[in-house]
Amino acid sequence: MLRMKRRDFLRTSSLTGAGVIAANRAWALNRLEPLEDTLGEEYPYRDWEDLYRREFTWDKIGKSAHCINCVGNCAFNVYVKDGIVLREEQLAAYPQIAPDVPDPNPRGCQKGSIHSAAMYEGDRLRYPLKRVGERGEGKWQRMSWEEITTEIADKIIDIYETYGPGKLMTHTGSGNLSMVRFAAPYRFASLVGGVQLDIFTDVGDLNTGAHLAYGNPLESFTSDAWFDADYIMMSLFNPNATRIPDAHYIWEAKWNGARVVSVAPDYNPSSIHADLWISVKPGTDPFLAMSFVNVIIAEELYKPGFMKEQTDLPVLVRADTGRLLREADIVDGGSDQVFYHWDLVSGAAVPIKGSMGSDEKTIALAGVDPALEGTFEVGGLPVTTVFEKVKTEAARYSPEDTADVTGVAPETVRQEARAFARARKAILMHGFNIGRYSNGIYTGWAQALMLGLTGHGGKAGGIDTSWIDWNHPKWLELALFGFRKLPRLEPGGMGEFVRGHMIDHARAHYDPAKLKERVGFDLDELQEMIDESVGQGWMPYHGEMKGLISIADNKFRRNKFADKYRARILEEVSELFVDINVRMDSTAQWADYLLPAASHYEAWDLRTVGYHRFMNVFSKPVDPIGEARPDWDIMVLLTQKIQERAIARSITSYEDGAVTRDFHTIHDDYTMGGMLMTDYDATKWLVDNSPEIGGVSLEEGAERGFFVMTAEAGANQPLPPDEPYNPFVAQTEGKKPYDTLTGRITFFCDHPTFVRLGATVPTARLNAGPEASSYPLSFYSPHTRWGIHSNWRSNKFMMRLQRGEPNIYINPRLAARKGIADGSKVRIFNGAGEFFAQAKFYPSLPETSIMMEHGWEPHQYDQWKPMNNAMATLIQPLELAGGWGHLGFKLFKWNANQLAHESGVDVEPV
Ligand SMILES: Nc1nc2c(c(=O)[nH]1)N[C@H]1C(S)=C(S)[C@@H](COP(=O)(O)OP(=O)(O)OC[C@H]3O[C@@H](n4cnc5c(=O)[nH]c(N)nc54)[C@H](O)[C@@H]3O)O[C@H]1N2
Ligand SMILES: Nc1nc2c(c(=O)[nH]1)N[C@H]1C(S)=C(S)[C@@H](COP(=O)(O)OP(=O)(O)OC[C@H]3O[C@@H](n4cnc5c(=O)[nH]c(N)nc54)[C@H](O)[C@@H]3O)O[C@H]1N2
Ligand code: SF4
Ligand SMILES: [Mo]
Repeated sequence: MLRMKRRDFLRTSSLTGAGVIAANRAWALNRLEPLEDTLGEEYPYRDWEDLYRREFTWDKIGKSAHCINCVGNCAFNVYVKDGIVLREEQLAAYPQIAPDVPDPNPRGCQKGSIHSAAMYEGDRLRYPLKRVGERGEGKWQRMSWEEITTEIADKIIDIYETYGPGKLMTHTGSGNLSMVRFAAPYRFASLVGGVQLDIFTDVGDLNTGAHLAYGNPLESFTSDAWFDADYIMMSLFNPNATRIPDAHYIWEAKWNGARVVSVAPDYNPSSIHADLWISVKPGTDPFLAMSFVNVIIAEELYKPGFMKEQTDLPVLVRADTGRLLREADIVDGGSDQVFYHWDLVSGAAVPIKGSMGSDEKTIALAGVDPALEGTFEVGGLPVTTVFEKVKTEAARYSPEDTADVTGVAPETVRQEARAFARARKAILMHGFNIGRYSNGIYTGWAQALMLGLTGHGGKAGGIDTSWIDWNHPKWLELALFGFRKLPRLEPGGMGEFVRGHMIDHARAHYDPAKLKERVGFDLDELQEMIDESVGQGWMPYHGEMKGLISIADNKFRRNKFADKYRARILEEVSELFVDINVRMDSTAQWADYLLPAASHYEAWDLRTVGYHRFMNVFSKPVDPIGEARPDWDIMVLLTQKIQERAIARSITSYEDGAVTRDFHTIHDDYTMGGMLMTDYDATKWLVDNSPEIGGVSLEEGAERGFFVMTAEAGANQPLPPDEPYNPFVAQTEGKKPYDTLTGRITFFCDHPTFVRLGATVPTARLNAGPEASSYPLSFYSPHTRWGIHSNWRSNKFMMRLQRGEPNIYINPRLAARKGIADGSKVRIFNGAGEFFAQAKFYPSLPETSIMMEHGWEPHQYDQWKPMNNAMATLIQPLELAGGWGHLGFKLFKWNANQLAHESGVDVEPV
């Protein structure tokens, strides 16, 4: 063989292949003649090629995106033949909005591109199912839609009859982020008064530091607005894996001259392309941010003009009480939402405009020159400025003082602080990961201070929170009756923590004294602050439930202390557990009733969640598989049965606090008197009535695949048609007040919880970390490139790109110390629980950390023990603050996150 020519070898080996295929036929190998010219005239049989040609034929091309929680929002062509989806391809037809801004094409990722295979896999739910064995036993019986929804309707009514309103949770998770799919269960929950947790905090994605500073964590950049930045710092963010269709704007900005810095403990897939990787120790970002603040102040790199107008830094603070100087302090009957500047022009205190208590809705200074520094006397009271307080605090965090904690060299901090401060447009990008650290609020707040000091706001930069809250008034009407009727909303992280009795499990993991030393409170104090928050009405909590309707939510995979949490919830929802899902996920497995939903390509819908200006259209390229139905239609049927059964059982309505829950008209109310009977009706209603779509018809949109949203889509300010969207331009250019207590970017908070925890100005705290327990390794779980959470995790194409089973990442030196080989099985454990996984060597991880991508389904693990078994958690009490200006329960904007990275673990070979 060695003496054969390469060409001869290839010919022989392909013959061998043909021989294997032909072996069980009556052919003899010697009848196959080698061909010299496979494309030539004499080639005898070419009909087989038609198979491949026909692969590229189809009956129709539909349009779709993916409705799950990936923030990509990419339009796809969906190729259909004989009612089956053959494949999908990126549409790549978005217009370039301006000649000097790169276009957004092509959008997509490998997950979206294999859904045509995944949608027909064995875990798809095809029929309505009722449990016949014990919960979780896996024994099911098929039922008709009529029967199953009638049975569920009766059980819902039973719960109301026996226990009254407020005992049914109808929670929609984050698997449903398209407009109609998302509106359906919210509309249902609004009508029945079901409990709905805030999904942002339920999953741990809320950027509470951004809300604290700016009064709106969802006012951010379209990704194309990254392109003209000249300084980008990514913290807790890995866009190359988790913002696949948008990441190119970062690297194009780099090409365009931007300096790109990645702050991460591991050399992650985005760090490798950055100009600088700052390898911070896990959980120490607030110290790093405060060291930047320290340098900016010490080297006077700040911009007084911006500070005076846009921030509360010149607002007066009482030197005696340490509280903001309020009108009520110096004027009888004065407001507690009116504050003061010390005006250098008149040499006197003047009330500021634009605060929540001010009648003037502007922050324009109009002749006032507020002092940033100094001490003064107002009405006999000694006062100083917020900036003075900030300076005192920042002085404690010099780069030299913080270097031990962060592991970052002082010179690196000084160099970057200067480059950042001098940049024209600086963007501090936060991954959603910021919300999953107990000190994420400190990181966000301190980074906002870096920006506030250096004048990076509006078109000159800001925080990128990966989400824009577009203005969709008709969608709010559909989902929440324009806020006239609401579900029983509840803070996500806090709701899960309390209902899941997680504090008991936390006690088994944390050492109280060490915890207090790290985060500033122990678990008893945390309980006290939770009770205070609920007692004061700062955060709502609705108590024990009797029934649960769970929609597009994989709660038993997602929640921490996983197995204990599941046992607790199943015990609580003793009367009813319905799961509405496209797949037999780890939550569906435990339900009493399973209602199969139509997935991405099987229903009409629209989507804008993401950060571009395009509203993608789902044109229902194929019918739902099996007997699955669109989420909207499932709720249509369920309300129909509730109405029928209520009337048959002579029930009209339930008084529920200030509102009435009308069960005898619930179907008519849900469908707007029979107008919105299908997913198509609801989609069309949105398109026909939404100003931000600009009068284009659904037919045109479905043909094109997307709508380009008009100026009305901007919630804070109009969306410019030919420019990227930058946040808070209405404030920087139009002098509109921020939605904060003082009307300005906020760096002082005298809420009692902030006072109690010593956090009245931006400062630094540690997270719990391994040091708060007796388990030595830090443990964090970023998001995977090969799935969107649990979606597509078991798809064969995705599995082939990785190790094919749950794996942890471990530094080879740590592995060597522990006697662990690459590819071997290990046990990860702590005071919360344990799980088993394959070890994958990963030299770019600190030796003191274990990393594992989140999202594997529990049933993919040995003994079905999931990673979240070994995730201990707590909540951040600052995020429970209320009754203080912009702090108070606000859906998707302010309440406490569920935290993911507060555990210590240990690892051993198995
Ligand atoms: N492919 C894919 N894309 C997704 C998702 C998915 O599951 N798969 N999920 C979507 C959703 S809902 C979310 S929330 C996002 C999540 O995606 P991201 O917002 O990017 O957040 P993570 O992946 O959790 O973590 C990002 C990085 O944080 C770094 N990190 C960890 N600890 C620290 C720390 O202490 N300090 C610093 N500075 N960095 C740290 C790690 O390098 C990690 O890679 O992704 C979205 N996009
Ligand atoms: N340890 C750890 N835990 C984490 C995280 C972490 O980083 N570490 N990250 C957290 C974060 S940021 C997030 S966002 C969560 C996400 O975690 P989950 O809330 O578990 O999210 P998914 O896996 O997307 O689950 C959504 C479910 O919706 C279903 N679904 C999809 N499409 C449809 C549809 O059209 N209709 C219906 N009815 N159902 C549908 C899918 O089957 C899927 O199982 O996990 C959180 N948990
Ligand atoms: S899964 Fe998300 S990022 Fe991937 S193609 Fe679909 S919409 Fe785009
Ligand atoms: Mo998330």
